[in-house]
Parts: sequence; structure tokens; C-alpha cells
Amino acid sequence: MPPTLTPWTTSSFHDTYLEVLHATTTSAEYDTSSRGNDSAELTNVSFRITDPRDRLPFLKRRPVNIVYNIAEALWYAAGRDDLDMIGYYAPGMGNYSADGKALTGTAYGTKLFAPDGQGVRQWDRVLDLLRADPDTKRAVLGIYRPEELAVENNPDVSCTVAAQFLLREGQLHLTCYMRGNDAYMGMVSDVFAFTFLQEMAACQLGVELGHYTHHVASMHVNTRDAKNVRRLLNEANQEGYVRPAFTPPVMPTADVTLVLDTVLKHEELLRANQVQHTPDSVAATSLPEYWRQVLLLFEAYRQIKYTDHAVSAELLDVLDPGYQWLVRHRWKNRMPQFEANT
Ligand code: 5HM
Repeated sequence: MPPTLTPWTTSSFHDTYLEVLHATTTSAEYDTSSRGNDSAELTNVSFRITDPRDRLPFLKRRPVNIVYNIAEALWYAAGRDDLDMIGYYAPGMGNYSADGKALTGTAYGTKLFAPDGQGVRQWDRVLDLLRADPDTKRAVLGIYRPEELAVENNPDVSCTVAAQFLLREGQLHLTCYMRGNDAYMGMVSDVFAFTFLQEMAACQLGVELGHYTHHVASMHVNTRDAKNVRRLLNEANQEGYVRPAFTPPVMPTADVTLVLDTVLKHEELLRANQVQHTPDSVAATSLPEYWRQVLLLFEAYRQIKYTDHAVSAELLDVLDPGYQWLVRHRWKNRMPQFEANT
């Protein structure tokens, strides 16, 4: 028998999320207090998700902000560090910016997708290596930089140390190494973003999506979130609980760079409230359905941010069922029925 070193494995992140929260809150090894945060900590937690597309938890007590998660993944992919874009989707991000304009540690995109001193993006170098030597063990995307600790009172030090692709038997696996992860909040967006980037890489390489593995040295739940975590676990432990199940959308194999460019142009106009979309105007774009869904989400969010009426029923109707579930639960008081009932 081989030693059982395979990490905790489930097919979806929904199940893993609940298991990690349960383990961290009921079997914590340490009570820690660092930089004003008290937390319950479990060290060296690893898990694997066999279907990295199944990357969203569907919990009524904590409906994921799918618009933010997609925006963050695109912000990374665009190699950006500006608060302008990410702060529109998550105003709280401003707390992590030393100058109120840009993010440093959290802006993983600048490390992965911005050209380096030689004008080459780390992302492209790694994908080229995988093309040239598929069995390579060197396809590492470095994120944490030692200089980050040299900045006095740095509010934003990268929590992800690195991520590594393994292309094995035609499947692209990704392993992510984190120094620390907030199991309640941060882990949801980190797993979302990394599995999204993994799918993007698989599309660019024209290979199948493999599994996703997450290794965390300090997995923790902050004391201020403990009550919410208990409520969340109670939701899933209720008798007769059935996990909402949705088939995750599949990113199409296309020229991802070209598509991203177009999506980001639309995103910018919507963020500035310079355009308004309808299902028809989105359908009239040249984008594949997967990316049209992203525009619909950005349009829904534009309506939430810039208007005081309910999100258009017409738009909700054409949203992917999983996205629709999340939007309906996240912004309950902005849904058409609510407006009709009041
Ligand atoms: O004091 P420290 O730099 O470790 O605080 C950062 C907090 O944000 C930790 O709770 C860390 O786990 C969380 N975090 C996360 O979960 C931060 C980032 C930003 O890189 C992240 N995930 N991606």
C-alpha cells in the first residue's frame, strides 16, 4: 500500500468549504492573535477538488458575491493593481491599500500577468514551458516576494506563496501554496480565482482541466466570524438539507487574451455607468455565451450600484441558474419579487 498522502478530496468546493470550516472551528490547534486579529488556527491543511469548475459554495447564510469573484479573477488576469477596479466590487479593499490607489501583496495579477524586466509575463513563460516540456516540474508561478516583509507596517503581504501547474496525461492540475488563509472569507475568493485561472490556462494550452489542490500553512477562522461560521454549518446540518446543485459553466477554448480584452472593455464602461446592457445587447456582442454571462453579471451589478430599483427580471431570467441563485440570495432586497411585494 502506498502511504496515504493524498489530501482530503471532494469533487466540489462547496463540500470542502464546509469541511474546512468545521475542522478549523471544532479542532483548532492554536488560538492566535496577530495584527489585531484573534483566530482559531489549524496548521498545514490540504485539500483537493476533482472538479475545479465546481468552485462555488451555495449557502443561503453566506451567498458568495459572484460578481466580485469574477471581477477579481479578471483583475488578476489583466495584470492590474488599481483600487479603482477592484474597489468598485469590494469597497473594503481600500483598507489594504497603503496609498489609497493601488494594492500590493493582494494584486497577484502584477506578479503573474504584468511583463517583467525582460518584457515577458510570468504566465506566458510558464505556459510556454508546459508546451515545450509537458512533464516539467518547473511550471511555478511565484507570488510572494521577500521584499514584501521589508515594507514597514505593510498592510498587504501576499498570502499566496506560489502556484504550480502539473500537466499529466493530458490534464492540467494546479497546486496552490498559501502561507495563510482566512477559511471563512479569503478562501472562497482564492479558490475561485485560482481554479478560474487554471481553467483559463487549460483553454490556452488546449488541454483538459485536471484537479486543483490547495495547501495552507495557517488555516484560520477569525473570532469575529465564529458566530457566522456556526450559523453556516447549522444551515448545512439541518435535517433534510439538500445542497443546491448546478452544472458549472464551461469556459470555451478560444483566444482567451482577445476575449478578455473585449470583456474588460465592456466591464470598464459598465463600471463607469457609461453603458447599460439588456439581454439583447449582450447577445449582440461577438462573445461566447460563457463570457456573455459575465457581462450580464456586471450589468446586474451596475443596476445594483447605480439605480435604486430591482434588477431587471428579463436579465435574471437569462442568467446561468447557479449565478442566478447567487445573485438572488446575495441581493435579496434588489430582486423583482421584493419590489412587487412592497
Ligand atoms: O496578518 P496577515 O498578513 O497574515 O493578514 C492577512 C489576512 O488575510 C489573513 O487572515 C489571510 O489569511 C487573509 N488572506 C487570505 O485569506 C489574505 C489574502 C491576500 O493575499 C488572500 N487570502 N488572498
